[in-house]
Order: sequence, then C-alpha cells, then structure tokens
Amino acid sequence: MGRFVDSEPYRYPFNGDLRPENTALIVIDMQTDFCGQGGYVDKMGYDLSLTRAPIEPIRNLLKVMRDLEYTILHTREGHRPDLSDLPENKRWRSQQIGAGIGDPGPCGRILVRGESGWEIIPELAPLPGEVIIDKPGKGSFYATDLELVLHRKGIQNLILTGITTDVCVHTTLRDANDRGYECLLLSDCTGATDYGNYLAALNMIKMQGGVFGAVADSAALISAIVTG
Ligand code: C5J
Repeated sequence: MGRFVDSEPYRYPFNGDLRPENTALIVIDMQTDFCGQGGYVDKMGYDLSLTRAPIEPIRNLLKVMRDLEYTILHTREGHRPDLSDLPENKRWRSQQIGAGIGDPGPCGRILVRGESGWEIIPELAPLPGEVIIDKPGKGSFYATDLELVLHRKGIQNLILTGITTDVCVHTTLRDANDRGYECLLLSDCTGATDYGNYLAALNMIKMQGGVFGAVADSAALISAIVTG
C-alpha cells in the first residue's frame, strides 16, 4: 500500500508515506531578479524564457496543493540594504558580468531586500500564512530558520520547485538530502539560465539509485496526491 509518485529512478517517496501532514512544497526564488525583465538574470544577458518556463506549472501546482492543505514555503535570495551580509567575492563576481549585487538597476538595487526586483513575482505571490524564508546564499538552510520550521511542522518529504535548477534549487536539495529529507524535484516546475545545466542537474539527482532523491513532473505528483 502507500501513496507513490511515478518518478525516476524510484517511486517517490521511498516509503510511500506521502500526506499533507508530512510533506511540504518549497518554491525557490521565483523573484523578479531571476525571471523578470530588468532583473539580475536579465541584466546578466540570459534568456528569460528558460527561467520563466516554470511559472505556469508552479501556479497550477500551488492551486492543487493549497486546496489539499499541503504546507507551502517560499524562499527569496537577497541581502540587507547595508550589504553587511553580502560576501565580498559574491559582489565582485556579479560585477564582472555587469550585474553587481547591490548596484542600482531597472528593478531597484539588485538582490537587495525590499527592492522591487527582489519581490516574488505576482503570479506566484505567497498567501497569508505561508512561510517565506529569506536567505543570503544559494542554499535555503544556510543562515535561515528553514530546518526549525520544517521540524515544527513534522515535515519529512520536500517537493522542490523554483529557480535556478543548478544553483539555488540544487544547493537546497543537496542540503535537504543530507539532513534526511526525502526530496522530489519537479522537472517542469524548475528552470536554469543554461538548458544544458538544467538537464545535467536533473540527471545528477537520479544517478546512483537516486543519490539526492527523485525527479518527476507535476502531472505525476498531482495524479498521486489527487487520486492516489
Ligand atoms: C542564482 C538562484 N542563480 N536563485 N540564484 O544566483 O539560483
């Protein structure tokens, strides 16, 4: 028995214990800076269609999972306005590609808390009561209270979505896996600035029998939680 998602390389979760009470959806960094015109990724010159591709699938999934009363979490990457939590090398590297973190841009200061580019896009705006994790780094656990929140809610399974697949999503997924969370990445609900990196990031999860967890699309998850 149990409830499983038709995922690769194994049916998720490993133990078939998939319930609203022990499972959270995490929507990572769906901010204007990563998928909106004039934001950080746009200023770096990347193709925005790649990081915008997951917007509609996530919106659809949010509706289903909210209706079923799953825990929903959102994250935002960003720094304090005085940049006291911005590592010097992170700032320097972003300046090399013409999108200096903390510098002014069309959407306000890049990746700075409170600026319009740092906001979650309106299509995926958090609802009242949904936890938002503000993080200064790529991973969602470092320098945040995410683990405390998950522990308090009794979460064992993490469903990962958001951008970018190879950076903030992967860093979070790897860290969550090390902490014992059972992770599922939804392939249509994530995107990277480089399509090859997106494909490689999905493959990395599935190697070694699912070294970091499992991969499915949102249709497979919805089918499992609505009908399964
Ligand atoms: C990046 C992120 N790519 N949210 N951040 O710098 O993945």
